[in-house]
Amino acid sequence: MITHAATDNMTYHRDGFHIARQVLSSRYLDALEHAIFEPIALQAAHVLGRRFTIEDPLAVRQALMRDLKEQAPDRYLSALKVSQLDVAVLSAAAEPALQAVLRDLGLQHPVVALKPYPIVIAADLHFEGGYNIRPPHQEWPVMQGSHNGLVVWFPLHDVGEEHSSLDMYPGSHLGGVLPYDVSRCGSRVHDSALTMQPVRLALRRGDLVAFSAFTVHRSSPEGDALRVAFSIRFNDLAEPGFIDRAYPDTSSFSISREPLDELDHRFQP
Ligand SMILES: O=C(O)CCC(=O)C(=O)O
Repeated sequence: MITHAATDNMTYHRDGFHIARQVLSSRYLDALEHAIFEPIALQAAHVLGRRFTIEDPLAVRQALMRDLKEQAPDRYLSALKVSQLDVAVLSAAAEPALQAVLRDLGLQHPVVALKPYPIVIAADLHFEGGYNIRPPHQEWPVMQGSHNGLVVWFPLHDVGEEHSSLDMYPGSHLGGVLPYDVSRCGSRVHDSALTMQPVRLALRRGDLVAFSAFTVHRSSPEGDALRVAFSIRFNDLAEPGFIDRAYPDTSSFSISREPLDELDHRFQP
């Protein structure tokens, strides 16, 4: 049974998550929205001869994205991937309002764990092995950084009943690393470890939720309209255990220097 979050005054330490209302500016969110959608819009114009702008309703964008995904799945995925390199996305973690929340929650020297990433989900944009709705999981397995590490998650639009929201399991951060399985879609906490009821978050554009790396959360299973959100994970460089463990890093990265195609590449002014 899902209960709706009635109030925001539950404390971070007790519940494992904290909601900050109306702290992110439109200017900041517009820049991120542009970063996420522009590569898809350019690919849609190139392949389908149709494009959208971020002024178009989400449903219009969703329809065009679905067509691009069906006709040119690799291009659709590349467009999502390249959006992570937009300067607005790369600098998203530096937003003063967001840094203030991290400070309030006790992080002395926040560092980004992994890349900030846009989350674009909808039932008809499902991709086998891609980023789809997530089962209950803790963020710890992908972070394994400071014990006060946390995730900041925020939507780029009001999240209503028609969207999959985020569900939090209050108090689940207090039991350490819960037993989990790993699949291509990430990790999933064993049902037997989920002794609490999830709380569905009602978030508007401008709100954010910060939750501990140990807090179990999932994508709400209901709602199939396009939902666009942003997630940034932070560790605390100054946490004694993190210092002692010499800043472990779960990520790996590789670059290919082999030619990716046989085209004639030349300088273009
Ligand atoms: O956006 C979602 O539905 C899931 C997000 C999530 O699991 C995360 O940001 O850690």
